[in-house]
Amino acid sequence: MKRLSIIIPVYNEKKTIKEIIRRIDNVDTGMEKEIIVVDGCSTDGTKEILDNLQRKDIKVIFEKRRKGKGAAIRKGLRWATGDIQLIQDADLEVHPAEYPYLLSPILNGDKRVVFGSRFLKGRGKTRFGSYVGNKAITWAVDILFGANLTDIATCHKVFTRDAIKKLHLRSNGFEIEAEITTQLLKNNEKIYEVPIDYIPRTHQEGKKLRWRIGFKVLFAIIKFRFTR
Ligand SMILES: Nc1nc2c(ncn2[C@@H]2O[C@H](COP(=O)(O)OP(=O)(O)OP(=O)(O)O)[C@@H](O)[C@H]2O)c(=O)[nH]1
Ligand SMILES: [Mg+2]
Repeated sequence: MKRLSIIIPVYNEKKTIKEIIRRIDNVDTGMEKEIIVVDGCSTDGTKEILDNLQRKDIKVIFEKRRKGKGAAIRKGLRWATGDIQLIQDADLEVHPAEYPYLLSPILNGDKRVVFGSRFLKGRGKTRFGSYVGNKAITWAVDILFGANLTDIATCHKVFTRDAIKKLHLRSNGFEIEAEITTQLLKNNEKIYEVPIDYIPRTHQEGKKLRWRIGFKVLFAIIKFRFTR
């Protein structure tokens, strides 16, 4: 049986971490699942919840200090052994019920990389400002890398082990999403997009991304274009 690695970066998500794992457990992908949680030194009680998760199919990595989502994803990828590997945020913005749909182009076709796009069918429930920011960084990638993507910052990214292991990722922060996308494009990987549902949360509900980060990501994209 093939194995699916699910990498979950977590920082202060005590309200949703158990629910996201429950949702992952409930989805049948026809694959064995390996869950890798990387905790960035949570201070809200998430750590204690993770401490009590004694399961063979879940590996929990506790970082000594918070280094950012990118550092957590890179750490998770280092431990992942699955034939197919995907990233899942610990909030409830995107649903694990979409896995069969995201995996199908790889399992039943010849694709190696699938992104779940929040914007393939328009803006959906995304707030206008956030939509514009996401569009701007996606256009930057499309223009600078000759791509035709609609959502580079989606957290629902799925890869064959071969495609993801070839990357040399260095980002520590949210710019990891752009780094993954641009390195895949540089490696001539075809990124296949499927539409996904997205229920955005507010900063009160725990959202950590601020609009300023959009500029940081934009500069990162330009840097990724002109450096190796
Ligand atoms: N380990 C670790 N995880 C983090 C860190 N920052 C954010 N995360 C996790 O990364 C995931 C994404 O963070 P969010 O704040 O939801 O940001 P986002 O989903 O990329 O952005 P929006 O969808 O626009 O809210 C969540 O599961 C967070 O808990 C960090 O510094 N360390
Ligand atoms: Mg989120």
